[in-house]
Amino acid sequence: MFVDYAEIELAAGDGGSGAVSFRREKYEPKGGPDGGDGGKGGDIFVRGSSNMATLLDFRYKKMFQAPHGKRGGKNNRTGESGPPLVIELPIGTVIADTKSKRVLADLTTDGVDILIARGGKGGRGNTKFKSSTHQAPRKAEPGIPGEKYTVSLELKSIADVGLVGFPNVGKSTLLARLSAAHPKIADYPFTTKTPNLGIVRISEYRSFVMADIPGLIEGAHSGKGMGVRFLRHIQRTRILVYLLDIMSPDPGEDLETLKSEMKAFDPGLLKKKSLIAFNKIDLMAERPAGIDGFSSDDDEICYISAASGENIDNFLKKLSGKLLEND
Ligand SMILES: Nc1nc2c(ncn2[C@@H]2O[C@H](COP(=O)(O)OP(=O)(O)OP(=O)(O)O)[C@@H](O)[C@H]2O)c(=O)[nH]1
Ligand SMILES: [Mg+2]
Repeated sequence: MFVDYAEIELAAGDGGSGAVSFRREKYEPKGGPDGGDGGKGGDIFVRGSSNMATLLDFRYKKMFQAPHGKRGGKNNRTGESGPPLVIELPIGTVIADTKSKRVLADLTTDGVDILIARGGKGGRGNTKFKSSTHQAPRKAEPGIPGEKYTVSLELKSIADVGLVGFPNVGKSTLLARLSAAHPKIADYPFTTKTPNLGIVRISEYRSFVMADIPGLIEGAHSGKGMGVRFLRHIQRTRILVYLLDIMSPDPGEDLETLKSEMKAFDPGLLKKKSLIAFNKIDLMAERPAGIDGFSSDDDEICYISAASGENIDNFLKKLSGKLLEND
């Protein structure tokens, strides 16, 4: 199962309490205070890991507690600190505080640790409370509690280009044609159940990442079909490709339906740069010069066949042109 959203609880370790203790030596039965400070509670870090692809592990394990600091000891011994707890998450995970919605971390790189919940400081032992008037303080502090958060984990793929379209229009076929990815392709809707990423090379030195997501249908925003949750995987792309089936009764209307479903999820998606590609032109008796006023000279429009490869060069040229534009 592919899981791209989870909520978990994080509790950094509490600081250990300071000790109350007095030196006891043979000839000095009433020695001064020697209670050490408590240790610091363990911090919680998150780390991006390219070995993980989903948040599945976090569906079941919901609570993460870092170890507490140990209590201070006699002879001014500071208690041991709680070791840090490192939680590995897939690259592309955005971690936010569920209450304030504030983003605490965005894991875009492999192997980098980000501190998200700080362990509490240890309390001071009674040695620290000694003064000229207080030679034998019986006072020590408790440790400070560690930070606690309930956080949402949201996996948002990191891709440059996102493919969106109705089911069965050929999104996976297009990704397979352009990259070394092998997404499942079949002649029925909802073949793709989880996002696929592929690297598309445009020259020796340039490549970009393309994301293929499950198809959308009318009513997806209210849960129809696969719903719209997979749109979170294209929220970070710079460019969207609206892929349409040219054999559909009304491709123009398909585009409007697609856009209104996307708008219901995140209106910002429609502000992205985009390219409209009509697929399956190999099935037409004649090649289109323009459909419903769309001209193929238009920078935004392309007519292609993902299956036969016809006009794919032109599509890639327009797409890379857009990618290279400054935002
Ligand atoms: N004739 C023709 N068939 C195509 C073309 N592109 C894709 N197909 C066929 O259309 C069907 C659906 O292709 P997919 O790539 O699985 O479509 P999809 O958009 O990924 O579909 P979902 O994953 O269900 O959303 C398959 O049978 C493909 O072989 C094309 O350019 N021409
Ligand atoms: Mg597919």
